[in-house]
Amino acid sequence: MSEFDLLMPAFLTDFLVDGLSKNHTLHKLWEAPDPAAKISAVKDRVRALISGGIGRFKVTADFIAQFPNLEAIFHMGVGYDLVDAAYAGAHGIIVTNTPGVLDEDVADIAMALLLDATRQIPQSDAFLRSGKWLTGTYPLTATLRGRTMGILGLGRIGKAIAKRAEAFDLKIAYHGRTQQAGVAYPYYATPIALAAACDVLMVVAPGGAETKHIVNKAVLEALGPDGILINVARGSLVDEAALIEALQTGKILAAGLDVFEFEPKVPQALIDCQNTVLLPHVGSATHYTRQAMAQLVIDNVASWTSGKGPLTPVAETPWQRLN
Ligand code: NAP
Ligand code: 8YV
Repeated sequence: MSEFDLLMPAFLTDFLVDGLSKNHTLHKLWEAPDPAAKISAVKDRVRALISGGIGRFKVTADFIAQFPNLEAIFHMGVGYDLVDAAYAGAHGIIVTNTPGVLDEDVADIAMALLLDATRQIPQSDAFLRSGKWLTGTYPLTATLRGRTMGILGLGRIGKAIAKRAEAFDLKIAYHGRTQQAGVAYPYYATPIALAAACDVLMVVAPGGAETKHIVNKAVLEALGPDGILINVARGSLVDEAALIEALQTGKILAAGLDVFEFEPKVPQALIDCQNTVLLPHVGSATHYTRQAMAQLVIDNVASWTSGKGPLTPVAETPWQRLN
């Protein structure tokens, strides 16, 4: 057992807990009857935090500051908006995330949401189960034919979605902070210009202050009455009140959402809308991908503790090898 103590504030997966516990002392804060007392008892020994999960535990500056000997925060998830990475960077603490290993499963869920929202698959399944097929046929629905998908955030997952969308014969356009060299899809410099040019808006950019409500009332109006919004990024990117109004008044056709502004709380108005498909943040939630994500956390810890540096540091905490 190495002298490198880790603290995990909230339970993530058994695979991760078991993998880390093999070589390190892992303090499981969620098991402590008095978490504050537990932190006081171990704070000087803790060299790294293991974070992750959905909206459950925020690794704030105040939380980080409790650990005087902290070297790293290993986050299970590619989106690390729950971690104050800027504070960590300013205090010489490395943050890692889990990019790349979840792209395909998240892209699958994005396409599933698009098909579900367009063809009303959950609604027609409910129609059959409730016995209504015995006395009638399910109404005709919208189609994917002839649509253009605007991808807001053409990164790793956005590109995996684009590959799938191409196979469905969708046209593709994108928005990001900059136009990408070597990408042939039409680029739009603002979210509203992208929304006006497409009838499927696929949101897959990072969360955080910079992207808060980047999809607002005006963007939804630009998407238009035949428009479908899919969000597999973070709830914070979409103004949920504006979205509810747009869905209720037919300003857009439908929405498929895997993420919510205040998840796991989902507004009743969204649940009541017949033109929504709502998932409980399951983009990466397969055994295969969650194991790959956990393994990447374990590999980052192993690389760090053996002095080789982090494998996947985030932009706010770049790693420079000094020797
Ligand atoms: P990525 O490779 O870093 O791609 C992010 C893309 O967003 C980039 O193309 C980037 O382009 C763009 N972007 C960044 N900041 C932007 C801004 N302010 N305005 C507009 N575009 C911006 O990330 P990824 O691995 O694809 O993951 C994307 C996000 O998906 C994650 O951050 C996470 O929140 C979410 N996610 C959700 C699930 C789920 O379960 N639903 C699972 C995994 C990830 P530029 O740099 O050119 O702007
Ligand atoms: C998980 C995610 O919700 O990677 C992300 O950004 O949103 C998801 O994969 C989560 O982070 C699992 O801990």
